[in-house]
Amino acid sequence: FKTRILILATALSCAVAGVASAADVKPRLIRFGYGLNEESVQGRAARYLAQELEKVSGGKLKMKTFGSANLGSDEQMQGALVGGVQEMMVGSTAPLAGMVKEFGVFDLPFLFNSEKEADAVLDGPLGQDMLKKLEAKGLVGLVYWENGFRNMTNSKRPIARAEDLQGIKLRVMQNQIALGVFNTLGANAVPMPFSELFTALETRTVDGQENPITTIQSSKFYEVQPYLTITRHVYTPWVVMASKKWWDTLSADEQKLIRQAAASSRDFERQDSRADSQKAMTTLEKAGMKINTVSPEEVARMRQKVQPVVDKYTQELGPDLVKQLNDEIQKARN
Ligand code: TK8
Repeated sequence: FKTRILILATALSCAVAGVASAADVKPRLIRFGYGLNEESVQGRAARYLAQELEKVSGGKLKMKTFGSANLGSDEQMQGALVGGVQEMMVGSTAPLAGMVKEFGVFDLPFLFNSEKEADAVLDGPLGQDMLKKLEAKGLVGLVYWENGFRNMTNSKRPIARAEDLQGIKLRVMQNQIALGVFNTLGANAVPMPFSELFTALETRTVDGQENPITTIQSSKFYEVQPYLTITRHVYTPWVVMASKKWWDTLSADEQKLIRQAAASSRDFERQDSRADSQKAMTTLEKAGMKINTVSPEEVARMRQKVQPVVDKYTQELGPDLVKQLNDEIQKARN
């Protein structure tokens, strides 16, 4: 019996040591910024990440989370990470394309058919290669979280056909491809950081925007946008990133724990996003939004209309990269 207790005690202390004490982990405070509010999928996943990090590091790595773009818009935070004045963030790939143009592939419309395909590409060779490209620019890309399939809202009218976008001032992410796509569909695309969007919609500086259902709900866009059109025109991801300047000051053990916690947060966030998407839709219906779904025939027409934009940016991004992307999607589809 005594030996059993001894074995148990040894096993226990080894397990604890495995967490952090034997490892080279110093007490640190990590500032983590994000653009949506605390009640969003981003907010929940940020809190989960903070808890997970505290757990795996035996309380040494403490994360303070800042939502609602309180540390700045995605672009401003990217700059702060590069400069080493902020440790971590999560943000969209669209504004990253200004630094690593290849991230623009995720703004090409009508690529993915399902979340499963997106997961396969993002966690597969293409998605991981792209994360590595960030290092040369001063960012360490850790994991992709789901933002999701984007749909349109506006204050003017239901969008049943591309022609209905005529004259609609539509806010898009700060990215050349998004701009090209929506202008070609007939809207007047206005690039703007997300942090300015609610006010712009409220004051009618813009008439509409496009984002996943989860964001339309958590950012309360339904209060100022009567029309929701389900288009699922593009799937855009978020990337959890660290400042390279700061990352390089961490020990290998610390880096490993952060990667580990980030991977758990990815799994948590994707599940939460998918469950929340259903709930959010019900909330939007109850809030009285007028909701329509663009027909498959019209989606095919829209696809055709934007083909010249896709062709142009396929050349700019690299035909090989776009081919690899399509091949990886095809593989996940079959
Ligand atoms: C939040 C943004 C947002 C994105 C956008 O900071 O800008 O519309 O969808 O999620 O990254």
